[in-house]
Amino acid sequence: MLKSKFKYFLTLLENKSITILTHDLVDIDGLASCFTLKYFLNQYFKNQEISIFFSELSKLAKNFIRNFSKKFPEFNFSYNKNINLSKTDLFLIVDTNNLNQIKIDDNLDILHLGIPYTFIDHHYIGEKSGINEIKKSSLTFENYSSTVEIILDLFEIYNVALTVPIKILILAGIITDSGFFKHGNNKTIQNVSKLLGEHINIQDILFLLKRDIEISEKIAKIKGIQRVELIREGEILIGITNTSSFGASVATMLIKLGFDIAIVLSKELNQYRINTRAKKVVCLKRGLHLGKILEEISEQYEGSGGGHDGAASLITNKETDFIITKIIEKIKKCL
Ligand SMILES: [Mn+2]
Repeated sequence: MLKSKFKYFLTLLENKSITILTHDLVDIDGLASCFTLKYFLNQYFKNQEISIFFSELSKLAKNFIRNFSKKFPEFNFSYNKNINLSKTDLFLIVDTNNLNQIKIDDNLDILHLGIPYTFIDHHYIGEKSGINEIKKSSLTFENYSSTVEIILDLFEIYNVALTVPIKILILAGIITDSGFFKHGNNKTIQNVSKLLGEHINIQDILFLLKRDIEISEKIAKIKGIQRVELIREGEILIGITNTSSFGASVATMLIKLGFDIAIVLSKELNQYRINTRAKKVVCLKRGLHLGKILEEISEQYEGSGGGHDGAASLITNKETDFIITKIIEKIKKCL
């Protein structure tokens, strides 16, 4: 089943000029997925034109590239900041299945370009309008803790050898997206164990992922704690707060602090972002799926939302008190 899906996917790519792209503010899984996929396709197809497009990299990804390049100066992280539409027969979208999360140009969006696209992704996909056709050709598996593991399957099924830098990229993607294994499953650990070995030490990867936390992030976290409101629902503690930036890391911090579920609102330039996190045990025991909830809300009240069971986000320009009330109502229904 899996093999035939992969085979069908690769047939669609044959003799096409491909642009690989991912969500805005590229994270380490997105970064690793793009470059390992490009490497795989170059080995598999030999003479095919494949390019990578990024809108903007996240701070974490930039930091990782800096550290990685010191170790492997010959590794080429080049990508385009503009898409050559005349040279693109197909968009390969990795690490998201939400077109709203892709920023090409202010006046351009993938849906209206008329260029076919397909996904490799591990986020909740749901029943978004128009997505069913695309689902057939896509490699979307929600049970993977990172997108880069789907690409690792491609290497394994088609016997393409992994180089040391490629292995390290995959490991970095897995470790960060599984939240250092917190959101992982058995397959996550098995994949990591396969990749580690004589030339690759887990401590070296952790070292590559190290970063200094900026003062602005520290302040955002402190303010996030100062403003937190607690809702108790039986044994479950929900924390709600707001911050001007770093919403995702504030939400993760609330979970570390003792909340079972965290909701963090941040005001961005002309929109709001809501980051949510939940403890894995709460998701598993109560069937809570934040990605599903935020996608439903974004469909009902406009916006773009989605993610995983224990980590999801939503962007909206609507009145946020109302949206947050709706999110809490839906969460409570699961508890
Ligand atoms: Mn990912």
